[in-house]
Amino acid sequence: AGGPVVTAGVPLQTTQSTVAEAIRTDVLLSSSLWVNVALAGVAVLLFVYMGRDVEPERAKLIWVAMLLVPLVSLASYTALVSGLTVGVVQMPPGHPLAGQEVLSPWGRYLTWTFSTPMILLALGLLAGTNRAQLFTAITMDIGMCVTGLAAASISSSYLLRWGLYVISCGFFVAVLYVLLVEWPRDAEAAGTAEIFETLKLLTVTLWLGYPVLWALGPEGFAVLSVGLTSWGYSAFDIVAKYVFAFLLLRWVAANAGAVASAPAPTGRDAATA
Ligand code: RET
Repeated sequence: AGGPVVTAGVPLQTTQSTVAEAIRTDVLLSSSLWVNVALAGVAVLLFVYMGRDVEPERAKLIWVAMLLVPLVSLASYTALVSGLTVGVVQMPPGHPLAGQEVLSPWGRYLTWTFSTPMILLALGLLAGTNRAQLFTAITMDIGMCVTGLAAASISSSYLLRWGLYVISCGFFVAVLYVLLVEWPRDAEAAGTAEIFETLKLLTVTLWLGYPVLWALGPEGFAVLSVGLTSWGYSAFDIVAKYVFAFLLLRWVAANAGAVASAPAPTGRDAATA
């Protein structure tokens, strides 16, 4: 396993094993990834067990969504550790690390595209919301993740990196609006307000940490190192994913009937149409 492939003195590409080596030798970085491989594995087994007796369709749907969160996480962190989904971005002029090559774990942003919609699907079902709102929250969330991926990957312009960051924040505001304004009303009507409030608070607080971490990390103002930033995301992930899913599943297992009797996702629209 060698260094970058070089032809006539021009580095053509950084090989996967070079990146994997860089991850391996950064103990902070690699430990932040391996911890989540292990926790995601434990969470999958635990959640399968917790959902074993869940019967009503809506409760089952929440359960599968919550199971997909650690499943996606397991795949995501394994791919990150291997170096497959970690790239090297040469920062544009203006960036604090201009001209330097920075490790970019872009696989994180890619897999958020699959894991975060599951969290929102579960929250929306819990609140007994309608399809239009579910669609809004999920598509805006996907927009946030994909533009976040773009912001992290741009190497041609410092301004456009932040431009895409701001666009991503715009999508995030739409998600926050649904979570903070629309769904609490639905949850009240569905009789699930208490657990919804707890999970909403946990979600909103933790999710706000992600853009802050991005801005402080090597991809933003470069105040934090790659390893520290990665630990930050990993710590947020542990609470936003596994603790969140555990709390929701424990509630669903004990109250499957309450979830089942909440108005159907189309109920409110049908009544007002
Ligand atoms: C980015 C940077 C661009 C601006 C914004 C971001 C928000 C990310 C969020 C991620 C949440 C991830 C979770 C993962 C668990 O699987 C992309 C960091 C707004 C909110 C909860």
